[in-house]
Amino acid sequence: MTQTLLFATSNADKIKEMRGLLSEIPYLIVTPAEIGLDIEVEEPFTTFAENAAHKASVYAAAAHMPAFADDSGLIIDAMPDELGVYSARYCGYTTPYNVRFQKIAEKLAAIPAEKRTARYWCALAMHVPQTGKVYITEGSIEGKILLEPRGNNGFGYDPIFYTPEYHATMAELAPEIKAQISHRRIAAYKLAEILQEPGILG
Ligand code: ITT
Repeated sequence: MTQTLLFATSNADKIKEMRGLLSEIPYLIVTPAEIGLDIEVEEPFTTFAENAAHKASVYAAAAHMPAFADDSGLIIDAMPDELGVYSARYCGYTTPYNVRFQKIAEKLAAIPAEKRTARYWCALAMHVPQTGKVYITEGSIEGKILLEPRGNNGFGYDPIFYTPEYHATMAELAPEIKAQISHRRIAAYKLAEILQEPGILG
């Protein structure tokens, strides 16, 4: 019998990316909307891992099934107290990304291009109610911040996140390439490995 795993998120872009990344695992991945679950979960912690574990646990308890959550964000070295775990709410949850890009560009304008270093970070946490265990995996990718957005693919901060290796922003890369190199890909593949262990879901 195929076991079901809840992806505890309300972010449609994450769902799209994660379904592709975990397409090989022998589990049925469902979303809160698909099982009629509509809850809001606070993200009160200062680390991605703690926030992801909290989201996974709250959803797993509400749905009575194993759940995993993604807490991710953009860390800009020259703006250490902004974005990071607060990336989704930077300038306000509903503020259009173009406005956020302008704000970031203003803050980084006086900083030389080579010092506009940044990384995307992704923590995934899976909570298994049957065993009470929580598994955490993480991934990151290094890049630089551009003052002008470029590209239409991806989501969130992708138009200003430049990957020197590919000479392109994440939003200029084809989705298949982002899926090979991203922070989310690294964390998802580590989670997929854990899920290969027999009896992991209790
Ligand atoms: P859930 O908590 O429901 O999963 P959320 O969007 O609130 O959805 P987070 O708190 O983890 O999720 O915030 C992640 C934010 O970080 C996301 O909204 C983007 O602004 C940014 N982010 C994360 N991964 C990204 C990616 O691959 N590309 C662009 N931006 C990304």
